[in-house]
This record gives sequence, structure tokens and C-alpha cells, in this order.
Amino acid sequence: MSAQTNLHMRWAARIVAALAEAGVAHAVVSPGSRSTPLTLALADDRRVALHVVLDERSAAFVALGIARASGRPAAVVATSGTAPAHWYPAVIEASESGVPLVLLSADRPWEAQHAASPQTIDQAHLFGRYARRFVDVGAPTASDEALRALSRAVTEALSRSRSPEPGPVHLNARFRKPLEPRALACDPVGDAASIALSAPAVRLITPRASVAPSELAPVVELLASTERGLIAAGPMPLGAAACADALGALASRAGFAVYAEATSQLRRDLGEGVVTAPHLDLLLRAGALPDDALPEVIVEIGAPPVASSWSSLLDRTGAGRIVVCERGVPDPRGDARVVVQGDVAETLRALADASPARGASRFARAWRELSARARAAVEAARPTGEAEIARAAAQAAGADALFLVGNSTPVRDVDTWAPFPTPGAGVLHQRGASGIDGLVAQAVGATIGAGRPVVALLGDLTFLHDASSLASLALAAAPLTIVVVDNGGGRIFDELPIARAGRADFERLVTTPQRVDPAALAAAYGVSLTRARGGDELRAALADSRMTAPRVVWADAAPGSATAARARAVAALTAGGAR
Ligand SMILES: Cc1ncc(C[n+]2csc(CCOP(=O)(O)OP(=O)(O)O)c2C)c(N)n1
Ligand SMILES: [Mg+2]
Repeated sequence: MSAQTNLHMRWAARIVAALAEAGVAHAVVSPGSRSTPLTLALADDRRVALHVVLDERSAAFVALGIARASGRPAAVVATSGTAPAHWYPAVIEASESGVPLVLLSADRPWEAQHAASPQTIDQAHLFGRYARRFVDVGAPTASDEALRALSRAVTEALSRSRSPEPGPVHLNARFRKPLEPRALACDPVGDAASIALSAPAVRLITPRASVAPSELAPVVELLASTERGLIAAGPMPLGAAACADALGALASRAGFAVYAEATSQLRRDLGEGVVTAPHLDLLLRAGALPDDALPEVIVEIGAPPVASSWSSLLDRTGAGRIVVCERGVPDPRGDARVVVQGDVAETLRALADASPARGASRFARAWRELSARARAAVEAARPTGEAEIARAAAQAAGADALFLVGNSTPVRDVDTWAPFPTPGAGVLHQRGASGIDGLVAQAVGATIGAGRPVVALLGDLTFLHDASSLASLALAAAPLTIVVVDNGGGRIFDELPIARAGRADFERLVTTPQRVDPAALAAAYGVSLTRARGGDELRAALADSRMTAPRVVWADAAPGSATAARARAVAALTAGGAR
């Protein structure tokens, strides 16, 4: 870039350099004029890969997918006006689930505000409390101080996107015209400022939260007070896979059983002697948990389990609950005894080291037997429709692939029907605000962020809710297969009491089946779509998940087919036939 280029470009390049030096490797930009300096500066900086997405709402979800899959902050860039407002749903999800996002909005200069200027709104604090930091960068200034402060302010904001509470940060950058690079007779910034411009950004080293073992004494006491312990792992980010050894160590020392949901990254064998009970939901729905198998102490790791039967267990046991989490107080019931914040693997390790070696208890043996019966009942149930699709989609996730699971019934079905251990290299989910939005975009982002194949399992409404993100499938950086469970609308609502009210307008108002021709929709976006009208067609369609081009597999399923399969499993369990 020539030294003669105007201040705007150098200012924007400074922002981009600070982002790159703070670890941002991907930026998703949407078109606009005011954002030109930022877009061009990103295009010029090879350290940041640029991805172009027209719809800002979708762009932010692509960035969310990148950040979730890479564990590093990803940036979104848009022009001024309503454009950045379209980022909001993804910003809320990133904030609720602690995912670092950099929201880089271009803006008009102060003098254009509140004067009916086109595409000019008040963007200050646009994302309110959902942003961990808001920086109004102001219009480019050629002073040495301003250029140093610029780099420091961006770096500080980036550190807030990572800790103490990871999440989105908003940088609002104002620019005056001309917005494009202009060759100038003389250098707009003096020597001192030029030096400031080329100086590396400040490096921030921030502390990592962990709990001193001595502080864990009340927890160790609770764990030692009974052999009837259950450890439950709910939704956690990909990195939680690193907790597996510590979790196995604690469970085997304390002789506790483990219920880990697929979204916890820990639904797998946890080592010699550890009792895992992946089908707890089924046991609870079947009323198959005898009183002497009820836990007296429960350790919840991460967010609360998704299984709707979980709260019925808590109601029944009244067990002392210990919550172990990275941050926050994930205790919607408000009756946890202790919440331990900090590095989850470290906390589990410290608890394992401090716990008496109890080994296999009578309680653990009872759970091992219950779990085996439940597993046999699931196999005996011959999963069809929604259940079969959940299983086939999970199986299609090869060892190096990420498995993205949509909300509503898919995230619940995988815990019953997916093989144990959960296939693939990790499970992506959206349990921050639990929306059904932006999941097609996130699947694309995940291939970019992880550079790994992704298999996504989405409901039909979830898929259609984000249909405009089909325009971004071409951005996928690795094989991407989106499996859509077409069960004719939001069938999760069939489980609601309102479903039994016999209302004629239940479909129109609640389950809202959509009249969309999926093949025509996919064709409109140039996306390959295979229709599967049954298990064989589905498995054939999924057989080659290494197909390079991103694709959609549209799988028809009878509404309620998973519920029916679960009822068969419950029958097998209660009949004791599966003994
Ligand atoms: C953005 C957003 N809008 C609405 C909802 C409410 N909601 C929860 S589940 C659901 C239905 C989803 O239907 P589908 O994706 O087909 O899954 P299914 O229930 O059939 O498994 C809706 C609309 C939500 N969670 N998020
Ligand atoms: Mg559906």
C-alpha cells in the first residue's frame, strides 16, 4: 500500500492489523459504500481471510459458525444504517453462549447524525448489554496519539471478546468521503504518526480463571457424603472434549454414574470402570429408575441437560446439586448447592484428586445394569422416520467431521438414537439462546473455522428459516452435508398440552408446515439436493459424505415417528423384554 494513500485507508489498515495480531483469521463482509475502507483493508491484509455474504443476518451467523468451530474471534463487517442491526440474532446467541465475535460496523461521521442523512442511524451501543465492549472509533485522525490509541482500543476490545466473559464486541468506525483509496501528493500523516502506524499492536496477556483446590472442600465433602452420585454433562463448546479424562477420573474414583449429552462433547466411553448412562432420558420416560437408584448428589457440568425429562429427575430426587461451569450461574431452577466457576477440566481433576477412591459401588452397578437394559431397548425399538434420520446423520459424520445439531427435536433425538459413542470430532449446537435461526449459515461457517467436513441435522422449519443462507453454501471450505428432517412443520409442538386441545387451527398457528418445493429452492441457489423417502434412500444418499460440493439431503419423515419409536423402546424396557 503506497504511503501516499489517504488517511482513511491507513486508519482502516490499522484496525485490521490489530485484529489480525489479536488472532482474527476470518472476516465476513457484506456489501456497502461506507464500509469500503474496511473491506479494502481486509482484502489487502493476507492474515485475514475474507468471505462475502450479501445478507448481514446470515453473515453474522457464518461468523458465529467460524468462531464456534475455531474457538477464535471472527469478524463481521457491514456498512451503516440497518445493515449492522441484522447481526442482532447472531450477536445474542454469541453473547448467551460465550462465543467471541468482532462486530465492525462502518458509520457516518457525527455531523451526519440526526439530520435525515441517508443510511444514518444511531449505532452507538447498538447491541446494548449483548456486547462485551463498545468502541466508537470515531473518524480517522492523523495524530500520533489517535493512531496509537486506535490500535490499543481494538486490542483491548478483542481481549474483552475472550475474557472474562467471552462474547461479542462492537467497533463502530466512522468515515468521511472520499471512501476509496486516493493517491495523494503528500503524506497525510506526519513521520511520528507513520511510525505509530507501523508499530505492532500492544500484546495483552490476560489471566485464566481457575479455583484453588482448597476452595473445593465443601464440594469434596458433598461428593464423599454418598456413593449415590450422578454426573450429568449438558451443552458445552467443542473444547470441552478436553475434560474427558478428568471426568473419567472423578467418576471412577467416586464410583458415580455419568449421563453425558451429545452436545457436551463427552457422550463417549470415559475409561475403565466408568458407568455411562447415555439413555437416561428413556429410563426416566419409562419410569424405569427404581428409588434405590436415585442419586443423592448430582454434579452438573456445563449448561443444564437438554432432555426434557431431566427436571423430572431433579423433582423426584431433591439431590444436592453441584454445578461445574466455565462462567455464569447455569442454574435455572435456582436450587443448586454449589456453583464452581473456572476451567472445567481443572476443577474435575482437582475433585478427582481430592475424592476418596470408592471404586465400583452397588449404586454404580445398578446403573450399569439399567443402562444396558436401556441400550438394548433402543436397539429393539427399530428406529424409523425422525429417529432413523437422526441416527443416520450422526453415523454419516466421519471421524474427522463435525456434527452440527439443530434445536427442537433433532438435538433431543440424537441423545436417544445416535450411536454411542457419538460419532465425529465434535458436536456443534446452538444452546445459548436456543433459537432455530441461522443454522445453515453456521454449518458453512463451521467448515471454514475448522477446515473439517460438517454434517448438519436440521428440522424443516429450521432449514427454511435460514433458506437465504443457501446463497453462502459455495463458501464452504470442506465437505458439507445438511440433512433436513421434513416432518411437516414444528413437530416438537405436538408434545405441548395445546396439541391435545383439538384446535382446528393448530397446524396453521402452531406447527406451521411450509409449502415450499425443496428441489426448486435448492436449484434457485444452485445447491445439490437429494430427496430421501425412507431409510434405504437416506443411507444411499449419505453413503458418500465426502462428496466435495456442499449438499442438502431432504429426508421425509412421518410426524411423530421418533415419538412412536421411543414408545416402542419404553415398552421394551418396561416389559423387561430387553433384560
Ligand atoms: C428464532 C426462533 N424462532 C422461533 C422459535 C420457536 N421454535 C422452537 S422449536 C420450533 C419449531 C422448529 O421446527 P423444526 O425445525 O421443523 O423442528 P421439529 O420441531 O419438527 O423437530 C420453533 C418455531 C425459536 N426457538 N427460535
Ligand atoms: Mg419439523
